[in-house]
Amino acid sequence: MNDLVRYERRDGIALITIDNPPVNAIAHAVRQGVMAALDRAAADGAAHAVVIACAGRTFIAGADISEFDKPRGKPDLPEVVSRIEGMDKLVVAAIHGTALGGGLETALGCHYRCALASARVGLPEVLLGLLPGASGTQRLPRLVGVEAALDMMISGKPISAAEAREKGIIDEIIEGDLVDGALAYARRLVGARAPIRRIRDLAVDASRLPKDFFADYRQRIARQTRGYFAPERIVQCVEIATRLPLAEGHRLERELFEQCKASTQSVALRHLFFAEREVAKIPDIPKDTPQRPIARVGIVGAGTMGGGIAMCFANAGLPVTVLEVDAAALERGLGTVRRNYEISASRGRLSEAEVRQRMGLIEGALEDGALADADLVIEAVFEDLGLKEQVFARLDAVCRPGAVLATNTSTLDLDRIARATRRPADVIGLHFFSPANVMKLLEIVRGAQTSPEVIATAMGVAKIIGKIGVLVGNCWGFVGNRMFGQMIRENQMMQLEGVPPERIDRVAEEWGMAMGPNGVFDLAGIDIDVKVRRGRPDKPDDPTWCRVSDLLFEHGRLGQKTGSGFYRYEEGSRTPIPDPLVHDLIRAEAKRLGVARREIDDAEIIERMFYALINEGALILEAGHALRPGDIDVIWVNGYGFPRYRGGPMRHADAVGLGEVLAGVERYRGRYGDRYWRPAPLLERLAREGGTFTGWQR
Ligand code: 3H9
Repeated sequence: MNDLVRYERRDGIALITIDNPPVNAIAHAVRQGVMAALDRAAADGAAHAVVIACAGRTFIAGADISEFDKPRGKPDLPEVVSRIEGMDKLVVAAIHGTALGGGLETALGCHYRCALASARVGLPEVLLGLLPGASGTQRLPRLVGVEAALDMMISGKPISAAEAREKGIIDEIIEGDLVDGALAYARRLVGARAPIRRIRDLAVDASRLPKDFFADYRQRIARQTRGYFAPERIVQCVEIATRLPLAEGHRLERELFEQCKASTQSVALRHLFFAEREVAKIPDIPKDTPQRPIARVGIVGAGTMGGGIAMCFANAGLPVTVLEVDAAALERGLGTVRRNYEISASRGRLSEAEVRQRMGLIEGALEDGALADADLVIEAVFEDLGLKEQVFARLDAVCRPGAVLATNTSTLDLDRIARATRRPADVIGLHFFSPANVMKLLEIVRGAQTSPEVIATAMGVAKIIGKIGVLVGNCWGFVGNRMFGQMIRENQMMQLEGVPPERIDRVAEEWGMAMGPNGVFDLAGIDIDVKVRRGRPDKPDDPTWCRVSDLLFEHGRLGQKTGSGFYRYEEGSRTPIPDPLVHDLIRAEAKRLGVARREIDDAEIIERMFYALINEGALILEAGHALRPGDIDVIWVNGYGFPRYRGGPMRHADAVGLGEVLAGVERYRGRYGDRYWRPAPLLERLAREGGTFTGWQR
């Protein structure tokens, strides 16, 4: 044993306790410790059975992800699982918290499994671009059947102890103290001469599987797993489990596990796993920075954003007051919120009682005074600096001292907005993404004077409403929209050069984006982009700059809401239909502007959009508007539909190679000049040094 694994005997039962905080990842030293403890249990004549339990907040949450880039130390996890299963004394797993990945695989090596009712179990490896590599793909189908095992491994979603009990993964639910209950359970099993059950001895029951089961299953998951490498390999492992003994199936599993682990996708997904946790760590805001209590929330504006933001807080159980200027607008806004909840109810995602409860938390108001006792007020009016300044001056007059005053601006200067109040230290940006009640991302914008306490509070608010909060600096468009602006510029320039908008969207979507940029514009409203860009302080003196948006706007094509934009839409439908009229308009405009039409291949479409994005990301990083490259990646994956399996734009740049990215940027600079394509100094330096963004330290 060692520091991480303890051995003791209690009334005839050996108790092995793993204690590797925070989540008992089964790291190399833990595996060594467990092997030694098993040896001791085997040799301990007074131990009649073994219980494996964990200290702290959870059972083993999986292999140690941070060890995946190092050489695999012996014993590896499959050896540990086999050793447990091969024990001649009965072994019981005692599960609390989450038994995930290698944690559940360890438990499946045990002969019996008991758990607290609050426990959850799952095989989430797929979310890291992996497959269960310690025989989970072979053991789970033997225990629960092919389809249930596949569903758990392909979704990666954990299931409750009750569900696991029903499926036969858990044998006994323990009430009260887990370890005492597990020891008593082990004693009962020994007393009853319960057999040693080994999953390896079971055969997969494939007799009732329909003839084309695996082909059908692949089809069923095709959409959800589009672009991902691991899911197909999981299906292959399970197929093998229906035909071969466990040891042989495990050999294939191991081979495919190594392939997955070495894939750029898994590197990218593991990068995101850590990046999504690191965003919560802000170097100059220590963890113990006091947070202000948030019990009542006020929202200014009942439009699409205001309504969606109100839903976020009501969903988290917080009372919200929504302020509007007139009764009709308020009625409309709250009506939309109710309709959204009712749609969720009709799809079975909410009960009628929950709809009533959530609507009961949202009240409308027409007088500023209604916000007087709010702890947090979020302004969500139209994106206009003057208007926002007025709103903040009003809030300053009416809100109680200590209230956090937030703006949902997506582009504007936070410091100007803060200066409209006498309390700039209390002002912060909370940039929600549309639809606000759905999108996971929250950009938290720090002004020059925002206090540490207010920043800590905002990070806490993100957690309360189930968002990933990323702290960003105050610059036009912050991180996400500032980068998006570069991508849009190239997208629209390529349209003037002759690429139809639908082709750009198709190429972007095939590359993995949830939606192409032109479809996004039609959804969000082209007028929004046009108006926001007009207020931009650093507009280039360039008549081709984002000209296609302006052109469509001038023709009243504002997107889905007017039935036409980059595409046209049939009455009542959201399906985009390519429109020859748009092609004609753009062609004529290109001629007027003297933009030469040229052949552009798919590779160039991708490069111009994403290299522009990456170059801007490098500028943002260097200027300190994003704390880390991973923060940018988290923003893009959670707010802009960037494919998770590429890990975000900065990690993607690393995968391409920064030398290659720089060469691309230089190539376009050669063709289009310095205005947009001057390489970011950080990109140049890292490319020269053979470095990477993800390895870069400020
Ligand atoms: C696997 O098992 C492969 C096998 O099939 C085959 C092997 C041969 N490793 O999320 P939290 C850290 S693949 C290392 O904030 P929560 C995490 O970075 C693995 N570190 O807490 C964070 O560190 P920090 C399959 C890990 O309570 C801290 O723990 N398993 C690991 O919100 C707290 O994490 C998974 O994919 C790990 N496995 O959620 C499970 N897990 O404090 C991954 C966590 O420095 N883990 N850390 O930022 C989770 O889903 C969640 O962490 C969990 C707890 C639900 C457990």
